[in-house]
Amino acid sequence: STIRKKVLQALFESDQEFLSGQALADIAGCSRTAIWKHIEELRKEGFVLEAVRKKGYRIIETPDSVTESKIRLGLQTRTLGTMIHYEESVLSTQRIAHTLASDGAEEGTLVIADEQTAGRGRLMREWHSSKGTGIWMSLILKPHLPPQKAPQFTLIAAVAVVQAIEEVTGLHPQIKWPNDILINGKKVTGILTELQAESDKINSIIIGIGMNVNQTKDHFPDEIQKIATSLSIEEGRTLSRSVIVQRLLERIEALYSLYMKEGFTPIKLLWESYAISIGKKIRARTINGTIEGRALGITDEGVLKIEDSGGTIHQIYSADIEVNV
Ligand code: BTX
Repeated sequence: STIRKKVLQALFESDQEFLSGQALADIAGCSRTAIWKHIEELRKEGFVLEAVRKKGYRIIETPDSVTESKIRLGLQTRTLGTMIHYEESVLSTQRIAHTLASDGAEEGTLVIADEQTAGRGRLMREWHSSKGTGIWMSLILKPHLPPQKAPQFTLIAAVAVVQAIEEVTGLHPQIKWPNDILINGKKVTGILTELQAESDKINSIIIGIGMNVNQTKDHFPDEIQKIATSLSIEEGRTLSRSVIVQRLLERIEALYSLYMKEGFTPIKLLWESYAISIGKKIRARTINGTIEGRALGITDEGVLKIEDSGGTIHQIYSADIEVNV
């Protein structure tokens, strides 16, 4: 709520100084009883607030949560995240975003959860999303574009993820076409782009991003322990998830606006500079069979080009890639 936002902002700006209930009420334009209720709500979210009689309140500690208040505080975007829909536990943020999008959610609406119990990757594969450890989010965009452009948004999101991770950590992730972000060869983030569209125009693009942040090895089930990693495992410290969400939304907004102004070329160049597979021998498993060859790059549509040993160039729209075969 806007009151909550004003209360938090004021408490943060006053830093170590106490702010009285009356002062907060004046700033937020509400009653002292309302302030008291908001303070209680913030405590439930994990903020540690000290209250001293005749002095007022101050913030001692902020939680590593991804609640609306936590993300909003310090978020520097214009449209992304104007609406933030947070839930503690959901089946999948992607499903909620689909429903909101059909109901007319505005561009930039963010759905985020502390835990997913039925998170999904491509082809309905499971996406492991343990409680309180990662960023499980779905972002709704509404570009005025034909549906064929939608796959480019996976690449926009991938570049944004790499840049956000580089901004917040000392790590240098790489992109494996089309939707995996790897660190030291292990998957740290997966991206799932879905669409609500008519034959000639996109209604909504729903970008699902699953980022492993504070997991230890034990958080991952056996079957993915060898292929998965988290930022914390790689960086050796725990990180603030809300700060990463903020940087990520800012990066997506900047790249999205660059893309709408100048088209896919600048995105493509950035993407290729982070890509792991370009120039390498790869194997691509598609639903129509397997193709082996050298990855040449991506087209202006974001389609992967592979040259096989006979010199034929294949365009791959969707596949799982193995590098260095
Ligand atoms: P994908 O199909 O490319 O990858 C899925 C595969 O990744 C799984 O089969 C498994 O091998 C592996 N995997 C599962 N969980 C993890 C994990 N936590 N870390 C690393 N590897 C894992 C990738 O699909 C797209 C994932 C998008 C997830 C987001 S989370 C928010 C939104 N909601 C939702 O249900 N999905 C998206």
